Amino acid sequence: MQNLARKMTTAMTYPGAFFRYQSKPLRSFYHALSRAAHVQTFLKRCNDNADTYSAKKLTIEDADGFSVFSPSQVPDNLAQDVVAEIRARLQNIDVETIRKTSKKPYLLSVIKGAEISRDSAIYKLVSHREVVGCVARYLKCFPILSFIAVWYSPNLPGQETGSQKFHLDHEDYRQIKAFMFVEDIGPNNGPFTLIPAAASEKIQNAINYKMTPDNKQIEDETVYGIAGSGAARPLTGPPGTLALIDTSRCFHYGSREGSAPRIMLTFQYITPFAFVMPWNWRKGVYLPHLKDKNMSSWERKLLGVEI
Ligand SMILES: O=C(O)CCC(=O)C(=O)O
Ligand SMILES: [Fe+2]
Repeated sequence: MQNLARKMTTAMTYPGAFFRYQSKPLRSFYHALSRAAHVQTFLKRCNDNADTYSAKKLTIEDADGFSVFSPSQVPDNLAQDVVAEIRARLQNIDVETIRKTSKKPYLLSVIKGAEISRDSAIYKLVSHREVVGCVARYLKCFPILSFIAVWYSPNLPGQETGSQKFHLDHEDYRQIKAFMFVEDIGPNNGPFTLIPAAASEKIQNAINYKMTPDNKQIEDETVYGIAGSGAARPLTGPPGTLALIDTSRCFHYGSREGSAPRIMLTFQYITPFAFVMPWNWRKGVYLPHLKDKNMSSWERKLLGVEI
């Protein structure tokens, strides 16, 4: 009885938690319902606001669901600054010790969001008007920054599991996960590999894809059988390369076996309508240490303090 009461409370607080496991039409329904029900949020964040949409150098095409930018396209020399900052910090980190105790030894968080401060180049990048503006235009909504980490993939041999197999991410109906490469990433560094959104949609429809634990990961043969053998795009490039990807629309995997490790900064933008958000989304708390009483309205929105 208590169990049922607890389940009902969760269902009412987080109705999205139920919908995240459903087929695409039902996930789409929840997304539309949530947008329509949160009128104030919709009007404040999803309106074509000149401030949000002014910088247009970086773009993501809807049919692709991803974009890759060279270090020189990243604004304000931030590609160089972020790479230098992360390399300096990695000098004091013992990756092997982290790997031995990690639950996900093929994908290690070697620097966590809580260790990244407001005065870092990383924060300048993740809160940059051009980057956030590009994400907002793609999502048709001013996003919330939900995650920052530096990932280290050892790319050691072993059975492929979890995010080493093709899947979509469940957090939102649409989201943007961003990566900045810290070292060169080539075909042998277990590159993040994706299927563009249009071809991914074909796969979702053909197999009625659902993100229940048993169905979330799908086989390479299934993907290539539907999208064609040349459909995959491994994301490779020099340090400072910035990739923005809708991992809820583009099937992807990464950190497969390779001859050398892969290091990238990762950060994520979701909407207030995400499956992982409580219905009263302002109760969702992400990256609380980045909040500051002198924040601009832009940052307040980005960190979910202001509607
Ligand atoms: O290791 C990788 O590149 C895969 C990571 C992944 O699935 C994700 O970031 O959503
Ligand atoms: Fe993923």
